[in-house]
Amino acid sequence: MNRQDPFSKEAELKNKARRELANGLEKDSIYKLRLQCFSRGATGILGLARSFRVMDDDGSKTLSLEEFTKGIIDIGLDANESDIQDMFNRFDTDGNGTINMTEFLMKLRPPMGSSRLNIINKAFSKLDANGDGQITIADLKNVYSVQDHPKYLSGEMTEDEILLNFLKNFEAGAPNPDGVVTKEEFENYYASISASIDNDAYFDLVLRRAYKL
Ligand SMILES: [Ca+2]
Ligand SMILES: [Ca+2]
Ligand SMILES: [Ca+2]
Repeated sequence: MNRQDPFSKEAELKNKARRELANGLEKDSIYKLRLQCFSRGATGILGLARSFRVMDDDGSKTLSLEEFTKGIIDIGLDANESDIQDMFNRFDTDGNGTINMTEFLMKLRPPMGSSRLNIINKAFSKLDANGDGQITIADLKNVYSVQDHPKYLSGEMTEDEILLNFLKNFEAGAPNPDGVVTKEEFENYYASISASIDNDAYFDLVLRRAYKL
């Protein structure tokens, strides 16, 4: 697996968000919130997940309208009360009056076209060797060899440790990373990489190279 490509994209994303905000052409409030989070260094889904936890004052793993309002103001988004209420309703897709982490990330993650989702699904299917819809260490052992990994060669890390570290990249936004990666976590992770790549063909290439598809 190529460990370089995906991670070097985060700085690009931050700069891109800053440029777009400076242009000031976009009027959609959720889009602006995404840019605002990115430009403040909350790059990627992990950063967005961190923003969510900061907003969740009482630690309930959900955002009330009050927490959300305070969070939006802290982030520095220029929005009035009715803008914020409107955003809150759009985030709260199941309409239960609170925003959970999934609702938050699904709305805030950069949207992806079907060609990008297809290649992400291909990568996921390759890693999910037993096809049960989640990626575990056991799956990865069927797909990858760590024999050439420098830390394995030096005896610094065991095979399980290396594979677990790899998996945790995809779920570091989760409150309790468990080394089991769901499709949703995998898509969320690549949504942030995707946002820093303008060209569909290049995005496709990055994933094909990373996963030898
Ligand atoms: Ca809360
Ligand atoms: Ca909800
Ligand atoms: Ca599996």
